[in-house]
Amino acid sequence: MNQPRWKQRPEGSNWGDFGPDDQLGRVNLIGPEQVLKGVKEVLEGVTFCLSLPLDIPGGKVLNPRRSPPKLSPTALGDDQYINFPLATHSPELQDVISDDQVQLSLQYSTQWDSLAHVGALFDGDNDGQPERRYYNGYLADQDVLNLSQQPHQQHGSYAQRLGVENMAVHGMQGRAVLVDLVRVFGMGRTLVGHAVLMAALEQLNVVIERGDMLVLRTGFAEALLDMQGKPQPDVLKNTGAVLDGSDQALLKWITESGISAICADNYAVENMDRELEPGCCSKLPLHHHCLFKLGLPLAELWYLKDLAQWLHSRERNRFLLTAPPLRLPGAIGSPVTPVASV
Ligand code: UVW
Repeated sequence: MNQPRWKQRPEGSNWGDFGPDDQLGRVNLIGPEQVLKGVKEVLEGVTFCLSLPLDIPGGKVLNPRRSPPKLSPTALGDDQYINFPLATHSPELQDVISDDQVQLSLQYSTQWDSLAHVGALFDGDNDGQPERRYYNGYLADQDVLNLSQQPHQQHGSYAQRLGVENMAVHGMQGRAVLVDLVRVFGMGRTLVGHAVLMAALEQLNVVIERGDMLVLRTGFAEALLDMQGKPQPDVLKNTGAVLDGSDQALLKWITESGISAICADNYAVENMDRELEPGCCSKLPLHHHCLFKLGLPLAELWYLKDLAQWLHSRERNRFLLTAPPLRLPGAIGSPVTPVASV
């Protein structure tokens, strides 16, 4: 399609700016120049894994829809392939085979949100009837399928457009900038709007440029890890900074800064506990702004403590980030094992 899917686009959105069929949004700003800038940050050849173990948080405390991963053997007939001796069927064989599968909520732990994760009711046709749309005007039912449209529900994929595989094919590698909010605010819950974020950037001597991936350490994931699979909701609700998605100045800064992604170590990046203001039309205003309006992917529950401490010890805050999601066609979110190289 060479025509936009809309007659009017949401105010403050960039729909169409990367082309009518674009499925990458602000990830388009991560090109060769960003990779080379990232590579320049690799000075000592040290790497950090930025993933939690994927069975953390544990239980369903953070989001009751999302279950911890369940591993099981692959099976053929009555044979279950864990420590399975092939001699069972061919006595001369000495091979022993283990082979498994997993049932996994794709956004249970360290993850990326694809651009198909959060859309909105929006009248893109300008006919007075809002439709369910996603970034760049992609439509529910047509581009993100409904359950009833799945021919094989067990094996179907939902996002015919904007699925997480687009980010995997891109590679999600480039320069990232760490903002260590724990160093500024400690481990408690702090609401971070524009003024607070700007003060933190200044205090931490952080400079952010177009195309950079913004990485926020709040302390939440490390607190979760310390809870060893038994998350304590009362403690967690007062742990770690959250972005204030209702702060228009913050949203404007995200638009104007040219950042290509926001990756945080907390759940949801933004404040999920706020009272809805009268007339407010989004429970997730930061998701709405980033995923729906700008095509700017969000990442959650990353583990950043070790990297943050190492960078601090060198008075640094930039690094090469390599964080492709799974190349799982049509998936809406994905676990990720991000690697920081410094
Ligand atoms: C929600 O559904 C709240 O999603 P996320 O994990 O992106 O915050």
